[in-house]
Amino acid sequence: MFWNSREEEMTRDDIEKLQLELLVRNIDYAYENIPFYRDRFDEKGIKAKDIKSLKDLQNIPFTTKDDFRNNYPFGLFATDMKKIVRIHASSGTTGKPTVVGYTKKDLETWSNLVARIAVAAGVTDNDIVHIAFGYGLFTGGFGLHYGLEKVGASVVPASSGNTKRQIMLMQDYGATVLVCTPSYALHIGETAQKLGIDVHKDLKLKIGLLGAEPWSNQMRKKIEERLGLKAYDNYGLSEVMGPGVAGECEAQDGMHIAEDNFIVEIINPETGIPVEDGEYGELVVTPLTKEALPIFRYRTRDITRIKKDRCLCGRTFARMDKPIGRTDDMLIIRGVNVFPSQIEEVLFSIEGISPHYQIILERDGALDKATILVEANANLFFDEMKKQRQFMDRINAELKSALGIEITAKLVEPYSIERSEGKAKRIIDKRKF
Ligand code: DLL
Repeated sequence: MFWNSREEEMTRDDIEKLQLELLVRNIDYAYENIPFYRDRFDEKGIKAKDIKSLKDLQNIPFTTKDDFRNNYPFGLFATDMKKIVRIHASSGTTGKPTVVGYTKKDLETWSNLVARIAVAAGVTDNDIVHIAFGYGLFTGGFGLHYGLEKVGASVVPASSGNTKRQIMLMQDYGATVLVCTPSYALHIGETAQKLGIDVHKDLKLKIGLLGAEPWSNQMRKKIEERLGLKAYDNYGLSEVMGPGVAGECEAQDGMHIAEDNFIVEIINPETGIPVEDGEYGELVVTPLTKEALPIFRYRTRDITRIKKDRCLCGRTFARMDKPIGRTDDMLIIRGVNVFPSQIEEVLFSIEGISPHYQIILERDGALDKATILVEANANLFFDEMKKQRQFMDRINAELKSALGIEITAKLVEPYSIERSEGKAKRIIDKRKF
């Protein structure tokens, strides 16, 4: 099903023509309205009239989170505050949050793009949608909310927290779609199980519209088993809009990127140079239709790759793979680069482990040391030492064979790892710098 097939089936030529036209327009618009970009463009001699092809985008410098911080809070806005009708912010772990603003037109664009990804995952106006994303400065709650109302679904704005109550509401209102982070979906499933709820009989969930954090396909399987639904991934980030940038269709072969609203590039994160088609690297996004915040070449720090071959669903927009992680979450253990999602893929494929883990980073002399805390399933031989040791040896051997490095896994009591109601905290960094 398509939200708007005229847009979603554009030819590659038409997509690129539209992107170039919007890019040129945006360069003029930003020059006129944002002093930060005027100075940047003057410094580099960038003029809209010199942009003749999409390749010329590469002459424009990247925009980074630091640029947002240095212009905190509203310095990158292209419109005066009178036209801004909504503000969101991304918390981040350090420093000031990144502040983003939306005009009425931006909110309209945003809800259309979210409607598009929801419909691609099979949501219709017959669905009852339970949104368990936090409503607040985070773009997840409100972003999904307006898009799903646009689809015509019955939206339940439950927000996050109080998991037992969430389950009661889903049961009583007959929710067919669950919207939240993958880690919270898993926690909801686990809590339902503890409450003795039969997800197939007592709940009516069909679709999980999950995103906002990296998650492996192994985790997808666990969520599907626990909640009795089909889980779809969607991606976005507040700096370029929020959710709605990309989402999976029913073919589930990557997330279709809204290329009529964003230009995406994949670069080598060290050199900044675009990689060959289809290779992994850092995703860089240029929004094309934002009125309040028309930024250029935003470095997302997310590592993924892009496919442009035709998808079974008929949509022509390129697809991005599930991001394997963020450059800032990459662990370097004895010289080998590892992302938490690679560790997750191994752990979740082992029978007997509950799908919750945490990585503790410590300094061992000059080297980084990682210990992975894993939970055994509640029914697993917790009192038999010998079996426990064999089990841990197996986990460590599987990690070594998949990742090529020795990482120590440590078994912890069932339910002892903190459950997340939003984005999961996978890494506890105890290193002192
Ligand atoms: O997380 C927007 C969002 C809300 C997307 C709801 C999907 C659903 P931020 O809080 O600014 O925005 O965080 C953006 O989250 O750069 C990625 O690192 C990560 N991220 C978002 N979606 C995915 C995903 C929202 N599907 C940051 N897979 C991004 C992996 C994701 N990582």
